[in-house]
Amino acid sequence: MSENERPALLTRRQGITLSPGERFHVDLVNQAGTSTLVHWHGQLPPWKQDGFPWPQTPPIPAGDTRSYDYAPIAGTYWMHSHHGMQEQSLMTAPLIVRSAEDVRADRQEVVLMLHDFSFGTPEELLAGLTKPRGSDKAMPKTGTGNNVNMGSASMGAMSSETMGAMNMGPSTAMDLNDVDFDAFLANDRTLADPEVVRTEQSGRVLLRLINGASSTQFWIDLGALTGTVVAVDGHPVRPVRGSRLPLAMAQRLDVLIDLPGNGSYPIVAQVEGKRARTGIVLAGPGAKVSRLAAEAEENAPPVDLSLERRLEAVTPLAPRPPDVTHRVILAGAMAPYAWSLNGEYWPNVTPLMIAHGQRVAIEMVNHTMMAHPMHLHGHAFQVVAINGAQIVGAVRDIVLVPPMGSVTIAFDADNPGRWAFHCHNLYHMMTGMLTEVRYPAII
Ligand SMILES: [Cu+2]
Repeated sequence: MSENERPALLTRRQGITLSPGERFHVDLVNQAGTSTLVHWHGQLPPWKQDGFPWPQTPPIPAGDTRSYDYAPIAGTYWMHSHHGMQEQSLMTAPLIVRSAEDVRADRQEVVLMLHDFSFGTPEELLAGLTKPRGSDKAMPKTGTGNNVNMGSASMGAMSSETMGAMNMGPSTAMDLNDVDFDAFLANDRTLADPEVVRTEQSGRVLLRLINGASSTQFWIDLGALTGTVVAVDGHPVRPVRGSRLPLAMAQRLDVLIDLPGNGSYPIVAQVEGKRARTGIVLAGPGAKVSRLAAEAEENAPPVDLSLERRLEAVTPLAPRPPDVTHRVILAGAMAPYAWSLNGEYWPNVTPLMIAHGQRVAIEMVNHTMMAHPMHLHGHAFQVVAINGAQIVGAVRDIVLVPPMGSVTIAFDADNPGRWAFHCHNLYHMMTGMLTEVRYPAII
C-alpha cells in the first residue's frame, strides 16, 4: 500500500525524529566538502555538545565525524549549521523528539518547515547589506530595508504596539526584511507546487511549524481552520485558539487542528510586510486540491507580540526573585549595516556572567527600529515581562524583542558552560549581534 493511499501517522521527512526515551546518539559525518558544525536548536545538552564554534569545540573539518550522546527534551526542535552562513544555504532540518503522549494520541503529525531562498550566495547577500550606501545596487536590497509606512501594510490587522512603533515620526519607520529573497519554501517547495499531505476524513492533525528561515518572519494563516496552540519552541503552553499566528525567526509552534470534513485546507505562511507567501495543503482522502495564488492580496503586517502576550507556560518557573539581572541594549541600524549588544560586536564581547544555581533575569532593551528574535543556547527561559509589564509567559528558547520595546526573560542557571546568546537574524548575528552567557571556571 502506498503512502498516498493510507495516511501515515508520521509524515516522513528529512531530519531526525526520536521516540520517547530515546537518546540523542548521533554521529555527525561531515560530507559537506568544507568545515561545518551543527547546532541542536533548543535542546539542552552539555555545552560541548551544543554545536557552537567555541575554541573548545571547533568546526568539524571536511571528512571528519563527531559524535553526540545526550538525553533530549521532547518537542518540536530543529538543527542548523552554526558555522559561517551555511544556515542560509539550507543546512537545516527538523529535530522532532516525540513524547509518550504523542505516541498515545490519535492524531497525524505534520511537520512544516519554512525557509527563505536566494539564488545569490549568503556572502553576496551580506556584502550587499554592508556595502556603503550610494554605491551600486547589489543583488539584495540595500539601505533602508522595506520600511513599513502607512500605505504598505494592512492596518486592520495591525496591533496597537505596532502602530505605536510606527507612529514615532517620519524618520523612525520600522524596518523589515533586510534581504529580497527569490523564493520562500515550505518543506522545500513553493506554493506553485506545494506539498499535499493526505489526512484522514475529519481527522486530527498536530502541525509542527518551524521557522527555519535565516532572515524572514511569517504569519501562519490556517485559512478556514482554527487551530489550538499547545506548545511553543517545544515547551507546552495553555491552549490558545487562533487562525492567524505570528512566527518569528527560529521559533516553533505546535498547533492542534481538527479538520471539519473531507476538504482541502491550505496552510499558508505569509512574509511580514509583503504579499509573498508559501505553504502546504492538508487534503482529505480524494479531496480536490486547487491551485493557490503565490501572493496574498495585501501585505502582511509586521510580526508582533500579540500571541506572546496570550501565552502561559504549562510548567512555569517556581516563583523566586532573580539573583542576578543583566540588562542588554540591542543597537544598530540598516546603514551602516551593523548590529550590537551592549555596544559590543562579536567576537569582541564581555561575557554575561552567571553562576550555577542562580535565578537569572535578562532584560533586553531594543534601541532599534527592527524587531530582533533573541535566542539563548543551553537553557529554556520564561518570558516574564513585555515593555515593562510583568507576565507569566511561555517557557521557550527564542523571543522577539519589538522595535523600541523591551522583553525580560528569566531562567535557572542549571547547565554550566559557555553559551551563545544572539539575534537569530543571520545577518544581524554575522555583523555582531551575538554575545556569551558564561559560568565561571569553565575550561
Ligand atoms: Cu536582529
